Amino acid sequence: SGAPRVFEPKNPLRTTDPGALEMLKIAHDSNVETVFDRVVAQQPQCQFGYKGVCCRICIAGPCRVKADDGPASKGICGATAYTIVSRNLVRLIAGGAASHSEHARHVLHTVHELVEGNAPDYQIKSPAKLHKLAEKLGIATLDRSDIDILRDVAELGYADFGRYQERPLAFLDSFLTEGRRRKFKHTNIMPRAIDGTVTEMLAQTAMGVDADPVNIIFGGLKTSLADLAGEYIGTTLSDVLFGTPEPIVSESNLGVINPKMVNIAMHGHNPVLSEMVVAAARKMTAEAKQVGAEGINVVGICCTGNELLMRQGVYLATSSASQEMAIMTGALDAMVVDIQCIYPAVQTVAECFHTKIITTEAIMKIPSAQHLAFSAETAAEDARKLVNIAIEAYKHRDPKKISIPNERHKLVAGFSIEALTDIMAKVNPDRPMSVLTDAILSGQLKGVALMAGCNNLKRPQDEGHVTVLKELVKNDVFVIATGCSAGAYAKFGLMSPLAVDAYAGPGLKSFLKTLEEANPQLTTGLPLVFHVGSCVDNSRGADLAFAMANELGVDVPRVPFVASAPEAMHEKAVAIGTWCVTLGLPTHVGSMPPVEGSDLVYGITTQIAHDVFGGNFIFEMDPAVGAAKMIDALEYRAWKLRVHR
Ligand code: MSK
Repeated sequence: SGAPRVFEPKNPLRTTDPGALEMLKIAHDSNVETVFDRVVAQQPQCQFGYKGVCCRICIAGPCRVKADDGPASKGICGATAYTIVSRNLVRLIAGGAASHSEHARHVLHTVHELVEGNAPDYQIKSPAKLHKLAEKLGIATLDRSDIDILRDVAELGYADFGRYQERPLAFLDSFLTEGRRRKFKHTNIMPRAIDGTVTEMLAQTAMGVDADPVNIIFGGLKTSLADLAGEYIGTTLSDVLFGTPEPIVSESNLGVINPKMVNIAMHGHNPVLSEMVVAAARKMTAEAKQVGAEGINVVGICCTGNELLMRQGVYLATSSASQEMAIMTGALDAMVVDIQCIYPAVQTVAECFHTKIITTEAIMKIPSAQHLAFSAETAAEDARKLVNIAIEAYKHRDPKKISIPNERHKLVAGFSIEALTDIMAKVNPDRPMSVLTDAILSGQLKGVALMAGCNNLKRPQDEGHVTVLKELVKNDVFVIATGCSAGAYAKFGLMSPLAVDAYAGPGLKSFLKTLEEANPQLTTGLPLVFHVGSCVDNSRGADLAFAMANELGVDVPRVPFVASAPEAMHEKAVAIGTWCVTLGLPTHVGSMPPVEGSDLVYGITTQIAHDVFGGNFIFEMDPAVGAAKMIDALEYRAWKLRVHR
């Protein structure tokens, strides 16, 4: 499995984002500690943990695999490297599945409160999505009210969390291709309950239970499918409540923070809270003017930023690794957070400024930060209180500390698969998806790539995302993006129609031109890379792969479709990458997960997975080489499709 990859501080500032870079210089000058200092302070990182051979599952340990043979090659209980590495890996997947599905459960609770009449501030914004979803799930829609249909959808969602009968998850099974459905049944990895699968994974990997790495990894694959079901619940029900995204214009990078306005950053993941804050802020301009501001500027960070950008056109201030930099501008009055990817350090940085950090969820608090318990029943009132905290904080700004980078870029986002399909339907109304698949069969495009995942400061922020994207589009790959990968492209101006001329290869350029000519109503043009949403919205990527497979009349492993997380960090990214492989996609990961401590586990994830499921991990730390490997995989699949037609 090669030599361990160690930290190489090629870029001591460890970000390539020009907005973040400008703020980072100020942070250094004013001696404010940030993630970029802490990542250096952590070096050298523990190589046992790095390779996955540190076992902390019981308190007889920690045990480390210190030798190739003899007693030191095992834990105290006798667990070998392959058992320890595989257990650690699947527990990451369980953490990811728990996170995505907790997000989904919150959306589901909000839907439940709505149908019970207890959430008066929410409504069904997309009845079309509700009907489409109900039909997929086998729920009757004829002559029924939307609320009745939604009640049945919510009950099925709850059943997916806790089902004990031998039936597959509805929010997974209903979306799969027939081929994947059969494959998951035959390999015994079709989950029947989200909560049950995550719990089973913890039980399977408890001390003294499963020692077989293949069985453990198959448990991990099953858990990743439970993760995908959670993502489907999160995405589809958010679309029902807040609208299915449509093309929308906005701007990104720290320059969107406006010195003349009350600035509120929404950070985290769940639109259930952030949509309400945006709605409240839009009604409270008068209150902001009373304290001398021109109005209220809500901006987004990380995936709640992506959710708001996709549906409301809210500016995306920044992404994961540079979250502290938004506070460093000195003009951020409040950062309202919900769950996931929020550095506890934001409170420490905020204490150097007037910025208020407000946590809103019972499971997410930060010492010294303010907490306002947000509830679906009192959502609008809670949101007003949050906006008022920011307005009050505005009065305490120190003008001497304000320094906002002059860095902002226009972008076009909002590409749900429904929106993409509508665009292609203008070219071929009968078979919209054939517009994409025919372009691949003709060689105009090489295929499709889903760019996902986080920032991981094992390499400079956004360098991996940007390098991979530029290589893919130059080689005529149609690219969709989510999460902090989409955030990187937004911040760098790569999500703009202007970037097409500069970076797209001739095939991609002509494909986009065909779509634009058929869609004169899209006056802004089409972007270089298509933003499909937040982390849970990777389910939209799965939807596109399924739709292409169905159009081509093959199963997913034969579709020229790849996935990449060049800067994967979170447990959720591990879960997403794993279901991508299970669906049959070559999946590039640019930050090494802890699998190098076992050649067997490394081989299962990179080779054996391919034999069984048709997908495999490509662990490649050099982003240009990673992109080249993805392009090879796309070319091979496209060639095979052509010769077999
Ligand atoms: S926010 S999970 S750092 S994409 Fe979804 Fe970004 Fe990764 Fe968090």
